[in-house]
Amino acid sequence: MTALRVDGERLLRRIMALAEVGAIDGGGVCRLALTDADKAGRDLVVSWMRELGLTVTVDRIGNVLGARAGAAALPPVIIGSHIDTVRTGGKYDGNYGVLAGLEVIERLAEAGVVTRHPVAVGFFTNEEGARFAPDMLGSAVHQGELALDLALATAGIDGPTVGAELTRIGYAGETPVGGAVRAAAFLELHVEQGPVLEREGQEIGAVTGVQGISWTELTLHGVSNHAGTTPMSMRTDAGYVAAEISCFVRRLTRELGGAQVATVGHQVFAPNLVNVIPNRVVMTLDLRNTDEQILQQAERQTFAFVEQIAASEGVRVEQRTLARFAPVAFSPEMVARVEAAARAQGRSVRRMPSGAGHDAQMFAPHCPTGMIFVPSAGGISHNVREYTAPAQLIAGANVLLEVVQEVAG
Ligand code: HGY
Ligand code: MN
Ligand code: MN
Repeated sequence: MTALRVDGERLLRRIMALAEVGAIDGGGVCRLALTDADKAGRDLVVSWMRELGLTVTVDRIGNVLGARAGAAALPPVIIGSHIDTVRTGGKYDGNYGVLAGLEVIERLAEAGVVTRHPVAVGFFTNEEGARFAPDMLGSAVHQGELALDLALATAGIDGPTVGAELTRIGYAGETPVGGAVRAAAFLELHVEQGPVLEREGQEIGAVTGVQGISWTELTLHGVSNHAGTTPMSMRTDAGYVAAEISCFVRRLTRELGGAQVATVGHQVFAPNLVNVIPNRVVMTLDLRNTDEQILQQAERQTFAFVEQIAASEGVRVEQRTLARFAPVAFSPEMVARVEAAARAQGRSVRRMPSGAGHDAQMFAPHCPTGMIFVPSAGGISHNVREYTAPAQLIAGANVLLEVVQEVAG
């Protein structure tokens, strides 16, 4: 039997068509979770699922699965990712994996291949976590890692709750969550979003796992005062404390070295005026490490510093955890399958951890889970300039097709 290959043109056409939805200057996409743009993207992908005759289900947290029947009534092999984006997103983060999953199913159907297990393609709600924290919210609820009612009650950075927005865009589904659907296996194809594959000239990444993620929101309360008349010894400057914290976490990454990363991506001053000492700053800390023990050490050192520097300035601190996921390892059997499929197709491949969070990490504790990476030009992502060449996108989809056929039987 000649090895099946995806229809690359069709895959690329769908990627470009979906990228038109919520398109922003510079070739990027803005489809924050559960916004009208996200709804439009969802509607388009669901229309493609229906065109293929897939059985489409929408669950209580708005995850959407399109399933093709298998020869036996067995648990499905799920190919999943997300189609929500950050505010300055690229065409490929998440979208590529969902559309490659759709292409794999269409290719199997065209070729008349009947797999033993049903094969489903899905997109999960609010993977990015940019509007609602935590990230991977939909897949976490789907697999019982996060309680449904807590997720539905979560307010976004702009106010409305997940539940209200799901109802507003018509994706408050009925299908149960919380582990009601256990997959036979979960596969996710994704752009690397980092520089490793390109730098090493590798075509495929056999992803070994996802690093631990720690997101914290700090609200620093100072005293607003006159920028000109207030002596430095009499200031309670929330802005100064925020600046010290940003510099501390950067220094900490140098001290810890290794995989430790730290990002202050969000910082809002009040009253945010040139001549008023800030009385309030809301800021976020994103700390990540492949090693759970070192990540906990980074958290301990950071929170101790926050307490010390705030006390020295008389600033009161409120601290709220937005997301906390321990590192996850994918099943060695699936990593080996990805590696072997890439090699069988003549692709160079290397094993590597994922720096970014992914829906796959929510499935990994519950079923054999694997991820496939393709290179990101310049290692750029969460940026409108995100790019992966068509040949690389097609190569990744063909590896996915091979692994799905093996796992689905
Ligand atoms: O933050 C992340 O790693 C992912 O993009 N949600
Ligand atoms: Mn992603
Ligand atoms: Mn992302």
